[in-house]
Amino acid sequence: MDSIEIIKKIFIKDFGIYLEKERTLVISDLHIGYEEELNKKGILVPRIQFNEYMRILEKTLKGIEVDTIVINGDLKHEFGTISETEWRYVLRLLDFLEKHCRKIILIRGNHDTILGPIARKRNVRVMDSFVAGDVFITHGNKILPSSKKTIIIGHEHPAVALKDGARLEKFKCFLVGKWKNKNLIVLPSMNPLIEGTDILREELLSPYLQESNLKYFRIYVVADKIYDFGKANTGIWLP
Ligand SMILES: [Mn+2]
Repeated sequence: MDSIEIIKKIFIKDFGIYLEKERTLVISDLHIGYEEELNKKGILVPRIQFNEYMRILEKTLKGIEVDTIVINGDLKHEFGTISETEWRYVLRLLDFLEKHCRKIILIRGNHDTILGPIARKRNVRVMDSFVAGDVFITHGNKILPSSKKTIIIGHEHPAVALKDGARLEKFKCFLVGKWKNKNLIVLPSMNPLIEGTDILREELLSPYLQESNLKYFRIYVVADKIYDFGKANTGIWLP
């Protein structure tokens, strides 16, 4: 994977958005504990998820100057309680990130009902939104007022399906377009087990996207590298 400039001084870097001027990295929807939840339901998935995050993040953080890391919501998966695995992994992740920046911001997602105890154990701030320069960062499950020019959300877990012979394969993607008169950037989920919502075929979750015209959004697929697939209303995306 690599990086690509999508708006002036704003880059996609692997699964994150890097704001060069503000030296801020935004990642989203890690859903730590998701594999545990699947295991409980009797769905067997290998517990490789956590090492996968660390491997990707290590690579993402290489070669960029980062003061602030923003985790844009749904750090953990399960509603309500914090399981032992989640505790362990969340703290390990925060310890790792702390070594690479000066400040960690946890944005509250709809799954993050009790981040307080985690935040108190480590030196992180829990907020509903965060402003970096002219960029407003919020999870995206509800619309929050902001006068900033660019908005970054997660929550949606955007993906697109590409036809490979007879089968459709889903790829995670970033979306870059307009909500009202503002730039809207949608981050994919970092969790390797979450494929995401096929934004062109499935119902959209975020009110920001429900109020946008998806046809004019640019799609950047995340695979072995970042692929600019152009706008949703062009070429291969037409049904
Ligand atoms: Mn969410």
